[in-house]
Amino acid sequence: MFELIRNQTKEIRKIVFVTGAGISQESGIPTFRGKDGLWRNHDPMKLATIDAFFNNPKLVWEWYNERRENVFQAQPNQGHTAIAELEEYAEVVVLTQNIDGLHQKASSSKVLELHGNITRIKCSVCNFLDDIPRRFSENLPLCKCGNILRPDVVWFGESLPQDVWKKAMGFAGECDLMVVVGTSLVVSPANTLPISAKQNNAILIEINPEKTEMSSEMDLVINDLSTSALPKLVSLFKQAKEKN
Ligand code: BV8
Repeated sequence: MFELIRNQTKEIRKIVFVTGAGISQESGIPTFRGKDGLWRNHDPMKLATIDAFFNNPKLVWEWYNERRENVFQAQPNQGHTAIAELEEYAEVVVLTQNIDGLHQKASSSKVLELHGNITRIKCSVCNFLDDIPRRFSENLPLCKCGNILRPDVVWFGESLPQDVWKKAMGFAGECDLMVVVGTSLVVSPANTLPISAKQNNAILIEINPEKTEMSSEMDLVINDLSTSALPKLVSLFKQAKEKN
């Protein structure tokens, strides 16, 4: 499956993963655009935007509370744990679009959350930031400053956290291998990361059961599930290390 890099594992020192909802699908968290997609019965532009929040904060909080309950139940799958295990054989950085915290739960040590985290809460005005308690007592949580609290996620039309985005671009621009897993690469600017890696001569591998808009840019496309393909990638590096 990974013939392309079989003889290059020694030269591949820095690996960057760009992950999306697909890597958490087998942990029971619905993707956005799949057949079980979150957005099948919700319009993202009606829910994951700042306007939607201020027009109907109760609806938006209900949607996030429902999704957060699901995230609290979810466990990392073999795809998440394989990425964490790969840290034994190379420098690994995970640039995730997911807001479920499953890479950290799988013990990946370097994770940049490009779109925030659903289990964190922040004030819509002051700089209050905290973890969300398991359950909310009231429907609309208010900050001590009196303003409404919101999930600490990046909504459409909002810029990504500048420090996070800058670091992510840096890692993408200096890696030897970028593995794009479980993302349709529809959302920008996250979908520009593979382009930065390619411009810096990284090897690009895509792991996705379906083709994406950028499959033709990849050096290797593996049409497989992340839980099946990622453990195979780890064993390739493991065998190479044992051989030396
Ligand atoms: C920005 C957090 C500058 C919230 C998310 C018009 C109007 C307004 C904006 C725009 C516009 N046109 C373009 C834009 C920019 C916009 C954008 O890209 N829109 C898209 C819809 C066209 N981007 C932004 O607004 C970003 N900010 O650009 O700032 C700016 C400032 C002001 C004005 C304009 C621009 C902010 C984007 C962040 C949005 N927040 N999430 C929440 O989650 O509630 S995005 C959200 O959707 C996710 O975080 C993720 O990024 C994205 C979903 O994508 P995927 O993860 O790829 O999931 P998807 O379901 O699509 O695909 C899953 C894949 O997995 C599939 O390919 C499937 O085949 C595969 N799969 C399934 N199972 C498996 C699998 N693969 C492997 N194994 C499996 N088992």
